[in-house]
Amino acid sequence: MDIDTAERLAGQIESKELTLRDLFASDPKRAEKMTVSAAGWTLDYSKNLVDEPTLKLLLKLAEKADLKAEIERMFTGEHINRTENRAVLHTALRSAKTSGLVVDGQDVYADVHKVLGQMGDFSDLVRSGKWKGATGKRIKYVVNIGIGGSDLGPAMAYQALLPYSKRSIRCFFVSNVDATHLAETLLQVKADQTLFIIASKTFTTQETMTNARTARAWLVERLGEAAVSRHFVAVSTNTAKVAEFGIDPANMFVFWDWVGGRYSLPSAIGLSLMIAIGRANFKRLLSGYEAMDKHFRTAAFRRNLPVLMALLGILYSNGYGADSYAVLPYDQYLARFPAYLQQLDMESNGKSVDRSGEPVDYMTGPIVWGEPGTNGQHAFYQLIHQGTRLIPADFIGFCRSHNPLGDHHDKLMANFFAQTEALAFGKTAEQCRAEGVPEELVPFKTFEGNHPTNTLLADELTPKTFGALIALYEHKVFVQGILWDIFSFDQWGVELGKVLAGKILKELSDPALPLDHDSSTNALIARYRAAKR
Ligand code: G6Q
Repeated sequence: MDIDTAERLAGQIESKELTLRDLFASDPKRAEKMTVSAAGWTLDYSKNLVDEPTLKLLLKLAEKADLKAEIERMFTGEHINRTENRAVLHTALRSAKTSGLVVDGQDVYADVHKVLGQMGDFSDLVRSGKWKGATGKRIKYVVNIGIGGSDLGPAMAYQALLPYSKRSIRCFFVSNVDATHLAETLLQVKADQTLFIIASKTFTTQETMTNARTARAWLVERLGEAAVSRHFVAVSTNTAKVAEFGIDPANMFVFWDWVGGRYSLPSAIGLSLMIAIGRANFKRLLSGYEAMDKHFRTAAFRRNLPVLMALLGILYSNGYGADSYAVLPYDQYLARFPAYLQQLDMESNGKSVDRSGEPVDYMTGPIVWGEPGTNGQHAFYQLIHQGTRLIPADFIGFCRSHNPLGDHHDKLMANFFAQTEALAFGKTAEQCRAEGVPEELVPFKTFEGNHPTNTLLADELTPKTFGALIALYEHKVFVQGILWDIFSFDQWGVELGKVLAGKILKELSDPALPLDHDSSTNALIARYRAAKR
C-alpha cells in the first residue's frame, strides 16, 4: 500500500471527524453525486464516511498501485498468480467472444465455448428426460459432490436462481466429509433417478473423494457396476484421476488451472446450476458477469462500482480500523450469498505478506458476515446500531419480488430503506426527549448514527443481475488485493489444511501408533481413541 497516501488519509480521518448528518446537510446533491449504476445495479454510496478530499486520496491510492495496468494484466492472462505461476482468467469464462485470446498456447475463448456447448447439450438431455438412468427412468435428483470453490458457488447460485429452475429436478450439494451430509441427502433421493456430479478441480480433495466413493458404492449396491456411467459425471481439470476413479472421460467436463476454485461458478463447476436453470438462463448469467467485467475494465474509477466499493472498504479497514463488514441481502433467495462471499473475500485477501514476501504492517482482508434481512434485524443489528464497533454494511435489495404476495415486498423494502437511514442518522437525545422519552431512558434510546452503508439496488433478481453482482464482489476483492499489495489468487492456508489431517487420520485408525504431538493434542487423540466405535 502506498504509505504516503495512506498516512495522509489517516491524517484526514483524524482531523475531520466526519458525520453523515453534516455531510448530507452541507450538500443537498450528495446522494445524486454519489450514486452510480452499471450492469443493472445502482450503487448509492452516499451514506459513507467520505467527503470529496478523502475520496480523492482513496482514488490516489488506486493510481499509485497502478490499478489500471493491473486490471489489464488480469484480463489479458498474465501470470498474476505468481506463487502458483498461473494466469487468472475467470473473466474469460463469461466472455461472449469465441476467439482472440491465446494464453500459454491455449485458445482460451474457443476452449471455454467448447465446454459450454458440451455442458449445454448434456443439460438439455437431462432436463428433457432423454438422458436415462440405468433402469430407463429420467433424472429427478442431481447431487453435486464438491467442497469449497467446487460447492459454495453452485450451492449458493442454485438457491439464488430457484425461480428460474426446473422444479421437477431437485439439486443437492454435499460437501462435508461428515457422513451425515451425504447420508441425509441419500435419504431424499432414489438411486435410479439420481445423477451424481463429482466436482473437484484436482480430483484429489479428501472430503470430495471420500463422499464420491461412498456415493458410488451406494449406487453400485442398488443398481450394479454397469450403472455408474449413467449416474456419475465429473467436473475437473484432472482427466487421469477421473478415469482412475471409474468415470468415463466422455462424461467429464473440463476446466483449467487458470480458474481459481472460488471463481469457478461460471466454469463447468456450474453444471448442476445449468441443469437446474437451463442453458439459456446460464447464458444470461454469464452475460451479467460479462457486463460487470466490461464496466470494471473500462469505467473511470470515480464511477466504477467495484473500485469504489473496494476503496471504501479500504477506508474502513485501514483508516477506521474496522475488522469486518456485513453483507445484508434483503432477498431470501440470496440467503447463502454472505457465506459465498466469505470464501471469495477471506480466502483471497486473508494474507499477511506482501507480494515481495515481506510481512505487511497494515490490515488486509476483513471478516465478512451477514444474513438475509429482515432476520438479521431481529438478531445482530443491535450491535451494529448501538455497539462499540464500526461495522460497515452492504444492503442488497430488489424493486420487484418473484413472489409478489400481498404487501410482503413493500414491507421488506420499507425495512431495507429504514435501516440504512437509521444507521446513518441515528436518533439524537433531543429527538428522544421531543418524543417524550423519560430522561433516565434517553441514553439508552439514543442512536448515535454515523454507521456507514452501501445500498445496492436492482430491479429484480435475474440470472443477469445475479451474475453482475458476483462479478462486482470478485472485482472489489481483486482491487483490494492490489492496493494491499498481496496475492489474492493463492490459498496456501487451505492447502495446509489438506495435508495436516493426513498424519492424524492414520493415528486415529491405528491405536498402536505412538503420539508425538503437543500434550494437548496427544490427550485429545487418546480420549477419542478410547471412546470411538
Ligand atoms: C478455492 C480453494 C478451495 C477449493 C477446494 C476444493 O479457491 O482453492 O476452496 O475450491 O479446496 O478443491 P478441489 O476443487 O480441487 O476439490
